[in-house]
Amino acid sequence: MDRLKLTYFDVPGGRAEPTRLALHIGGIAFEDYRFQFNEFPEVRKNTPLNQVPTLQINDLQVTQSDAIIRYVGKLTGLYPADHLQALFCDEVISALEDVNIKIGATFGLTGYELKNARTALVSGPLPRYLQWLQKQLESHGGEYFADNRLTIADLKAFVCLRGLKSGKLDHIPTDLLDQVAPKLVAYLQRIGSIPAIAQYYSTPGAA
Ligand SMILES: N[C@@H](CCC(=O)N[C@@H](CS)C(=O)NCC(=O)O)C(=O)O
Repeated sequence: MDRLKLTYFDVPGGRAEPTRLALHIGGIAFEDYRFQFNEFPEVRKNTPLNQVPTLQINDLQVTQSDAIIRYVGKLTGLYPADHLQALFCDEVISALEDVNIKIGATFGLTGYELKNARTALVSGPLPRYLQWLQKQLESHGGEYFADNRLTIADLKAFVCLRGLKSGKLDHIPTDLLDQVAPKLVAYLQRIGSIPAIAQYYSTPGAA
């Protein structure tokens, strides 16, 4: 069995969280190396692109959260074997990464700059992505984004939507989903109540 080490901030969200969930659900042992924000300058020195997350597989270190979650999805059976279902899964993953990038661009801003940037997202791009996600969910059976079962697309969607609804992102109203894509609210609750996921967030340090 390969030794896996996932390196990321000690937060219950972001770009490594879907991989943490997938490994947990799949029962694959890994080192969940979490560090504090003030440690990032040191940690990034040891990463290929000065970014996190990274996954170490024995002595090999790889980057890129979507490549990592796809790899782990294959290890855990959470990635579709069917090519078209894999396309639906990847499509959602890439759209969610667009959202991550848009929100990520506002980190580090403060005051009016932060307010203006986040308000601009709420008044255009975020509703567009959320409505599209709702449409994808409905057109793929209403329960999951691909393959009529839990896949890594659902894990990435769960983490992203949970973050948007958390109230931790200033100027992003916690009822944004309810207003523009209410079916995603029910979806979020349903995915969050899957026993392995609910159990994961009930463990100290994970939530
Ligand atoms: N495309 C990369 C983006 C990674 C990324 O931007 N990570 C952030 C933290 S969530 C980071 O390390 N930012 C520092 C930087 O890019 O300089 C991925 O998906 O892994």
